[in-house]
Amino acid sequence: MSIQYVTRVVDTLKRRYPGEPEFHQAVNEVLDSLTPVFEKNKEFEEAGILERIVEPERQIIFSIPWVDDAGKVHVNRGIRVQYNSALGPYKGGIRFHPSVNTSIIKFLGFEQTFKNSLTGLMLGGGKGGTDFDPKGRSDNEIMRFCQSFMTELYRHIDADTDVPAGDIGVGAREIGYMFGHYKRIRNVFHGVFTGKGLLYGGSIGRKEATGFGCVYFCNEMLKDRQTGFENKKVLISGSGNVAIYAAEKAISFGAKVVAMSDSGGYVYDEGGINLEVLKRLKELERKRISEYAKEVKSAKYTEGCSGIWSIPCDIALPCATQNELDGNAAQALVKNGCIAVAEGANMPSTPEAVKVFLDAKIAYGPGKAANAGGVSTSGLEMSQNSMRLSWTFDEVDAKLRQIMINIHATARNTAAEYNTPGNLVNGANIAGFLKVARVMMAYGL
Ligand code: NDP
Ligand code: 2IT
Repeated sequence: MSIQYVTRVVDTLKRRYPGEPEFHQAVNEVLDSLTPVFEKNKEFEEAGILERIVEPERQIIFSIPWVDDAGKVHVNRGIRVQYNSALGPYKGGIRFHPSVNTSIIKFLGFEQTFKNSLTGLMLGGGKGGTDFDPKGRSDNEIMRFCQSFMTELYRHIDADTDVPAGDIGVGAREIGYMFGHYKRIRNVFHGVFTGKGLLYGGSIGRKEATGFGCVYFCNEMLKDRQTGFENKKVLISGSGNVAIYAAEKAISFGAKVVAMSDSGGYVYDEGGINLEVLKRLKELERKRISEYAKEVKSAKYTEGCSGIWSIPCDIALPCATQNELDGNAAQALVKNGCIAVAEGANMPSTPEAVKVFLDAKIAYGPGKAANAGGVSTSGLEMSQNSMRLSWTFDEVDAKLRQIMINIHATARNTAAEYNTPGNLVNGANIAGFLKVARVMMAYGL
């Protein structure tokens, strides 16, 4: 029985990896969708596909010693999880955040495997990170840390083996230091990183891609409901890379972004957030979002980030971090008339919140589908690096938009095929899984 197969695999995994709640959560969420797949495809159980897909192919854990500006020595922990290489080189970002541990990196690597499958590109799944906290560190400290991180990681990555990118706390500055150090110690110049600066092989449009892609995906969900972004009130959590470019695209589609946040709190402005001010504060000056309300008098700052979901809106785009939107927040959104939620972040909604959205039958785009625009454009960066040529912004953006349209159609059609029309969680999980599973079957054991 397929339900027993799924339960047995989940139980074994929980016994083998106790104390990894985010990892268990991500696995449960995917496996919940897969029972009908195993009913239809008995060969997957016979080939042990599920046992093999939940276990990372390789996990690398290492120490990162570095010296701060005052001469004090610190040691952080680095992790790279090379999850699944059925579809191509391991591919996924690196996160710098004090909360990083094996549970978080494994949940992200697991999600990434199915997300990358959905893009239609040839990309395996991986993820990395460290518990280093970049907040308040000087450029020199960041550089020394990135160099020490790369002094170990370089052994495990390569343009055809494992290609990291950015994630929380890792943007163009950090990628520059890491790529520069890799190039120096390996004596090669190739596409081993994506999200690189435009002057040394980065793709135009990669910086914007996750946020833009999330809005393109949401727009497809809205189109299915005969509506769009025009005159809609939008809440966006976070004010980092994904949030900023989701806001930019939503505004260009005619929406009003009324609130954004960081881990300290949120700003609300009924007239709409002034993105130019926000970008300067966050991208250039690396300041807190509370500073925004000091500069823009029409905005109100509220301490604590979770309150953002109690603001009435039409569309919510969680773009900060995992489990930032719980069951109560989801109920408040639905009660206040929210019609669509598209996840720019990875697993931002708790299982209780997901259930509220699905029960209410509002449009709900899970992260592995809605935020796949970032890694898709990383795939386009890899193509350009291999060709040693680059495309224009319009060319990259058109490809990104088409990929997001395709992912939405795949998730929607798969959900209908498996008798849960409108349930994009099932659609994305099943479609993402099937491609990886079929390729693993083709390889044998
Ligand atoms: P950034 O570091 O640029 O921004 C992260 C934002 O989220 C900041 O505003 C940060 O606030 C906030 N945040 C981070 N941790 C927490 C927390 N524990 N509680 C509340 N707020 C928090 O990261 P990105 O924009 O790149 O990433 C955001 C999300 O999108 C992540 O889930 C990431 O995995 C996902 N993602 C990113 C992609 C990319 O291309 N960058 C691609 C696909 C998904 P503060 O500054 O106060 O910490
Ligand atoms: O979660 C994600 O998809 C990312 N952080 C981007 C991964 C990538 O390789 O571009």
